[in-house]
Amino acid sequence: MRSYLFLLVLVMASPAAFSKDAKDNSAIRIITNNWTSQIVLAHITGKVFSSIGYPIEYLASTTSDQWGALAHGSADVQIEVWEGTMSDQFNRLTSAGSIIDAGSHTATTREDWWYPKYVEELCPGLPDWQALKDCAKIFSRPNSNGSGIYYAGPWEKPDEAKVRALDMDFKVHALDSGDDLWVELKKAHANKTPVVLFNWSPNWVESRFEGHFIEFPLHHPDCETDPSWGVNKQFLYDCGNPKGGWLKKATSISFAKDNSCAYQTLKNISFNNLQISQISALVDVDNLSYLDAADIWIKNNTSLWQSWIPKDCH
Ligand code: TMO
Repeated sequence: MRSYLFLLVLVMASPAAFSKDAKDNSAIRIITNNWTSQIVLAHITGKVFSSIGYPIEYLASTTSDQWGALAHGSADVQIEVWEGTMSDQFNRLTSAGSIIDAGSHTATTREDWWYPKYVEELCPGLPDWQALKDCAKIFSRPNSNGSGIYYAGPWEKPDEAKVRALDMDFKVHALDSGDDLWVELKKAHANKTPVVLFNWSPNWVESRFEGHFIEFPLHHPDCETDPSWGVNKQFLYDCGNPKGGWLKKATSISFAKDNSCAYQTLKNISFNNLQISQISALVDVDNLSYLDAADIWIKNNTSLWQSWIPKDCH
């Protein structure tokens, strides 16, 4: 009797459980951004979805444009949402019910101003932000009129506002991509020139360059909403980004509704800090293409990624 019941349940469950269920056969559109680990993880995710039969497309987007695309369902999956730079939009859209929070990776993250270790000898007191403020001049460049230069990527929260709120003599020089940041880092490192630039962890940089994040006043949510919070009573952003930040996955509403096997799989996908820094090193240190890095990872981690796929979906 028991086994009979069990069989019955299995049979009844199977039609729903086995359907690959993309309503039409339209491809899942996975967003790619402009830093290495995100692009490789996007391709790994695509390969995992393909292995269970879903057609895949990749959609290049900036992190600022991706939110509208996810909310309108013209893009489906974002595999790396970083707290330090993206929590405002992510929290707003998930609270509004416009996108889906597909859970966190086990990795914890940090994104902030960073310098290579030799800079400490030229600016005693680092990594404290007040030491950085006192030696702003040594970070100047030929056309910065004596002000320090901070090399920013295209993702941060308002750095001009941070510079103003902390009354630092720095100009923000925004670059277009991670690759452009590493050009500045390598150039400065070769001549032991003082440099401070945006960086994040996990990333390949920590496997190749010793260095530290600037310790700004500790992050607090009120720092971004209440001017009277913190060392500057008039302005927002007198603080650093979070230190033990989250790394999340996000989807469109329609993706989660129409692709249950892919959605359940995505919820199970989880990378840790070491995996992400090793994956980015495959490209940024070993010079593999994004696609080759994804292929190698897939080949070397079969049992791990297969464990992310629910049994009924194989
Ligand atoms: C979003 N990023 C990891 C580049 O800071």
